[in-house]
Amino acid sequence: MKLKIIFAILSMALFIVSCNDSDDPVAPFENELEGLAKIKEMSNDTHIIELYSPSGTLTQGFNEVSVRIKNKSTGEFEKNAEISWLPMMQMMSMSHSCPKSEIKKVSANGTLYRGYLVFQMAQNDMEFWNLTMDYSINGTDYEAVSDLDVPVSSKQIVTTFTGSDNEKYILAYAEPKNPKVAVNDCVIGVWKMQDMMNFPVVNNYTVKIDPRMPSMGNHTSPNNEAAKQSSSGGLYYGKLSLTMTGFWRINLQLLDENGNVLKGEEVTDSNPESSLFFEIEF
Ligand SMILES: [Cu+2]
Repeated sequence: MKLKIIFAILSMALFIVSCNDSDDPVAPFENELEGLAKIKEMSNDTHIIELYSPSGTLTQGFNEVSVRIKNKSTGEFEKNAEISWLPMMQMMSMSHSCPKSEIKKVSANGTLYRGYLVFQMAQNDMEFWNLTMDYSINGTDYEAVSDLDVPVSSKQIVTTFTGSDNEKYILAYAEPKNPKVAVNDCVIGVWKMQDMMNFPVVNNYTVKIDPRMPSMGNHTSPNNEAAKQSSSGGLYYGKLSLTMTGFWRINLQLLDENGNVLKGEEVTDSNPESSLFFEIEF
């Protein structure tokens, strides 16, 4: 009798273990949408193109955008697409594009593609952004076009200006998305406005960072580090030290490869702020 009970318990335990076993191995890319929310769907005759971001929205400024392409006839997500994208702002008197990255596969076996778009302007009643996706799958070309909703950002997280070298630049705040009271890893993008369609990444510059709290005697914080590129064509990485929650004005200076200041001033007792800056509040 006792033996039977022990056996029953043992087999139950085995059953539970084996149940857990079969539940555990998650399909490797089942979670590729984790932390993402759908912005919208675009569609053409053959595909539904899903756009995702961490917040499920786009904003004026830096946007990391993820994409899936669903085949309408098979219901499967395309894994072998070569994608290029073109964001355009249709303004009253002209149209123009914005800084953007290439859009590439996140992982070889997954279905997600990712890149960034930097909207230097927000939409308004008369002017709006749209996105053209050109992609090819096994040698066949496809296209989809859709309007995008790009509302104005309440804080300055992107700025367009002319440097002392007479070149036009765009600077955008990418990270931290969720700032903490800590020394945050900070990511900034620097692009040149070559013309209305081309915004190449600027290489080998430096972005000096001086965060200040204007409401508290304009105090700064220790251990900030200027943002630099880790690779050509990439974003700029620095350290942003935030010693308390609240509103911070991140005063910036943009330096070229020779250390010449192209835009922005040092914050001193007599000069409370730089003309080049971002704003955050958390
Ligand atoms: Cu515009």
